[in-house]
Amino acid sequence: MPIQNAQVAAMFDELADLLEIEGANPFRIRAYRNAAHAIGVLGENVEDMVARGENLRAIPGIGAAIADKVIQIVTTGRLTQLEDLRARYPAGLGDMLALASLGPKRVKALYEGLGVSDLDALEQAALQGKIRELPGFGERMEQNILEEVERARTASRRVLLVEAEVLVAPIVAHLRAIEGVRRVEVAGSLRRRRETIGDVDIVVTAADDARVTQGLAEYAEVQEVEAHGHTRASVRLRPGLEVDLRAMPEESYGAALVYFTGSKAHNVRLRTLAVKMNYKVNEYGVFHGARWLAGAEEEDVYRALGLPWIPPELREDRGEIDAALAGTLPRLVTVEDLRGDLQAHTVASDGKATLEEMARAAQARGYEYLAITDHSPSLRVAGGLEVERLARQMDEIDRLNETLEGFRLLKSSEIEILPDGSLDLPDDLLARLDVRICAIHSRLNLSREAQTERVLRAMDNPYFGILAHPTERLIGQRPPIEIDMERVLRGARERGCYVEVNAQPYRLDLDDVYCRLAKEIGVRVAISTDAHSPGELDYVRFGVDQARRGWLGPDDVLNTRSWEDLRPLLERRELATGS
Ligand code: DGT
Ligand code: CA
Ligand code: CA
Ligand code: ZN
Repeated sequence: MPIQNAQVAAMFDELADLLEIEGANPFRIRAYRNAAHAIGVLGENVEDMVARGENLRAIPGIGAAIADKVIQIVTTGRLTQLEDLRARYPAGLGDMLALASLGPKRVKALYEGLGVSDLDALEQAALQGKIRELPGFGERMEQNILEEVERARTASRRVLLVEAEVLVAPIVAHLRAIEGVRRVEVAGSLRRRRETIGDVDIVVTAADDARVTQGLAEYAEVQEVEAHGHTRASVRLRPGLEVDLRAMPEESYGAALVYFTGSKAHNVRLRTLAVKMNYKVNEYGVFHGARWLAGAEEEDVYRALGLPWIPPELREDRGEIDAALAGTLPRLVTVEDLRGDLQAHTVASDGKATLEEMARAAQARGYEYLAITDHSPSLRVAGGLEVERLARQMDEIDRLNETLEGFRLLKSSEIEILPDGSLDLPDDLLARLDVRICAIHSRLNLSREAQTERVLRAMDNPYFGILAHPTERLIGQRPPIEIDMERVLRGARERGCYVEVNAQPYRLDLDDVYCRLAKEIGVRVAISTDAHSPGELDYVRFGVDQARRGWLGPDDVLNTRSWEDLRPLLERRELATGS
């Protein structure tokens, strides 16, 4: 298994946490935190750097001692110092530290003050009202802790959508190849395109059900068969993901697909609707008394209930059934609607390909434009371009555009929003860019109020264009920053700014719920891949998934437009009138 930068960063963070609980020298702790941050935002894979024998001390924040530790992690997958510390403290403290409300100081206080050393004990203490009594905690914190414990329990077993997809594609192919198999469809959260997946649900129809369930049980990557009957099988794959398979009669295929696609809340609403019509609906079909009415196709099931077919991404009981009844379901954006990509990196900062390679790849996808958004100067760890290099890149883009037929590279930059809310490039240069992507990569821990103000102040700059990966979360690794997204979106709306749906599968930022909020507030989004290589342009579909889950249509998405139509939208009023 290759070591990812995020894993190395997480180990240094844990080391710093445990040292803080231990009461170690604050400078040492800070050094490990800086190292964690530097590696976390590093564009280059640190394992590759070690493999090439590069000097890690060239990375700001990495000295000789830490460089040795990085090499140890990358070559052995372990860090002995961390293992020693882990051995000295109860393992459950790590789970406590992972909660958003608890840093090392609070964990230490809970451990020393209440003897709490794991999530169960923490939950008990919270339920008994003991936590609010500790200095610096309070009732609100106690409530947050309870919610976070609950979330941690369910979240730890989920995998990213992209990971589930990679594991499931060959299984589907394997099942399709079994003799007598007619239909194979992935259902559940994977079909609804949720950002993380608890387990995989598959519905099949076949001439011989047992042959399919047997076929899954015998699949090479299966680690453990948990249940195996004639018409159903549950297996656990090697990476720990569970797969549930149901073989259904042909005439129930549609009903089963609706049922196992869910969500459960959506199903409950369908059942309520059916009951009102004096019908019954289950995984076998729609029934009136004992009479079977429909079930072979999903469309038939919905039609029997007086509804149009509802796209799986909307089946979350967020108003889709009322909208379906009223005939106001949105036409959702698709990958085919997109005409360009508004965030991509090249070798000039932390990308892997040249301008021309990225341009050719985007053009090959049928795009009309691609914005090149290498980092701005202050993000040195990710190869941020100083002003002269950016100016030179802009000249190179001009030259390349002359040679590209029916395609243009857009001049852009991923501009740092500095802690005081100013932008990391001078106005004269900002003025020369086609698109301006602005983002936060540092000081993620400001208070909600300060972080919100910082972003709104940045948006006051008439050159502010699109807020990239607005919450800075990394799914399963880093919680969203504290920020009042509703205020940010209203501020964006007032000023003529936009927000991004970053399609990197571990970001998906904005998420589906915020997409919906953006639409309600009237802020259009850019679905951008933030591609660091030509292959990553494909990630766009993960962004489209979340946009669809957020009810977005083609008009709600900036990059469904031609550059001609998009350009005036990106022009701020203040600049157009020269005020
Ligand atoms: P996951 O696996 O946690 O990512 O989420 P889902 O939605 O795939 O949930 P899962 O695997 O527990 O169940 C798959 C679908 O089966 C679910 O979306 C709806 C349906 N389902 C499961 N249990 C129930 C139930 O008790 N009642 C109803 N109406 N539907 C259920
Ligand atoms: Ca599932
Ligand atoms: Ca399941
Ligand atoms: Zn970024």
